[in-house]
Amino acid sequence: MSATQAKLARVFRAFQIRGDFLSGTRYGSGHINETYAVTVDQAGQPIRYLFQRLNTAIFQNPVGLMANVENVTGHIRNKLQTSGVTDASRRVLTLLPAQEGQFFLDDPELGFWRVYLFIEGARTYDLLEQTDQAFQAARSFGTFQRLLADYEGPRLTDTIPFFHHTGRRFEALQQAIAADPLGRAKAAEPEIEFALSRATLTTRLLDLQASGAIPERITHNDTKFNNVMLEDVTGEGVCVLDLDTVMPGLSLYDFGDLVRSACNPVAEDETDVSQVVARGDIFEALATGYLKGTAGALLPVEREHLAIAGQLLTFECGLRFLSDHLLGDAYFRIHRPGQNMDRCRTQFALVRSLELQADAFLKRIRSL
Ligand code: ADP
Ligand code: GN1
Ligand code: MG
Repeated sequence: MSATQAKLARVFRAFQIRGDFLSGTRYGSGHINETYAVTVDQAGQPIRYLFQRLNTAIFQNPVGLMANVENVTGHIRNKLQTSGVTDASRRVLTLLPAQEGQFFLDDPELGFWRVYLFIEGARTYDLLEQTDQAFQAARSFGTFQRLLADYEGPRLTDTIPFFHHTGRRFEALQQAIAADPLGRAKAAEPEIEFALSRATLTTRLLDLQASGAIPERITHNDTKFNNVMLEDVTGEGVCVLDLDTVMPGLSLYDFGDLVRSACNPVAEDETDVSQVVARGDIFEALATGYLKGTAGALLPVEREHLAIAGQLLTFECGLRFLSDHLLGDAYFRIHRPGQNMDRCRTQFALVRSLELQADAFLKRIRSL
């Protein structure tokens, strides 16, 4: 048995899972956590579970984070079940308890782990393949937010404080440029210039929030297209994943990150940025799905800012990739040198495309 299999077998034994450990494989393409599909033999039947090792360098209060996940999934499960939904265990994530009863394992050698039921018959996509998938994903994230609108449990922990505070992200980039510990700033001059010329964008939503024009809600905050599962057979959005950043935020952050991750026809780390463009039909499908999922909750001022939210969140993500590149790729996992720089370039190319089409996109929103 390899070291990884032996480690997964030990994690398996730490959780209340029946049956015999068979094997586990690395799974998904997230940038932060370590995810495995683990197969267990249950009386002759192979059953998969989703094992995840949390990145505790990034999530520094993993116990608080897990309390959020428990409270949020519990609230949603309750609502689904009382409204007559019969397949709630596919529509919301289900945590499994560890031997001591808590929903995680915190082990000095193995690390910090959690286990979910594996949702079968559905999958995530890194790249959108059809326009309807945009509608489905956005409706799912909108519904997720609607289901949490009456959440009255314990206040959710800010798992990463100021996560979408774009002003602070901008300052963090300025600090990274000044420090330039690896001498990478010179080669990144065009991107740095692009970033620094857009300082005013960073405060657009913060100002609206500060003035009270747009409300804080419980939001997902990481609504990347590959964080929602779509049914294999029908294509319907079935379950929202990656709940590590569910905390108070703005609806527009969730919509903006959908625009960022779904409107671009090429991969986040595409090296040929001439292929990057914000697709208007996808934008419209996202907006239609999001309005449907949130079911009338969005204020007119929020609707009016859906297009700018796409620009803002894409810009913010570009700032984060650029900072991480300058600081030595400590945050976003990379698989080749320069990958965070490539990711930054696609984000900034997408910002440019969104800027050019801002009026057209606003018209699309107003026509819905
Ligand atoms: P990360 O924080 O690293 O992005 P995610 O929670 O998004 O981790 O999980 C990574 C991938 O694992 C997802 O994109 C999805 O494909 C898959 N996945 C996550 N949870 C489940 C689940 N409960 N059932 C099936 N697949 C899942
Ligand atoms: C990370 O974990 P993952 O890969 O779904 C990041 C998001 C970024 C995204 C960019 C906790 O998401 O904020 O938008 O990468 N998550 C965290 O692809 O920082
Ligand atoms: Mg993810």
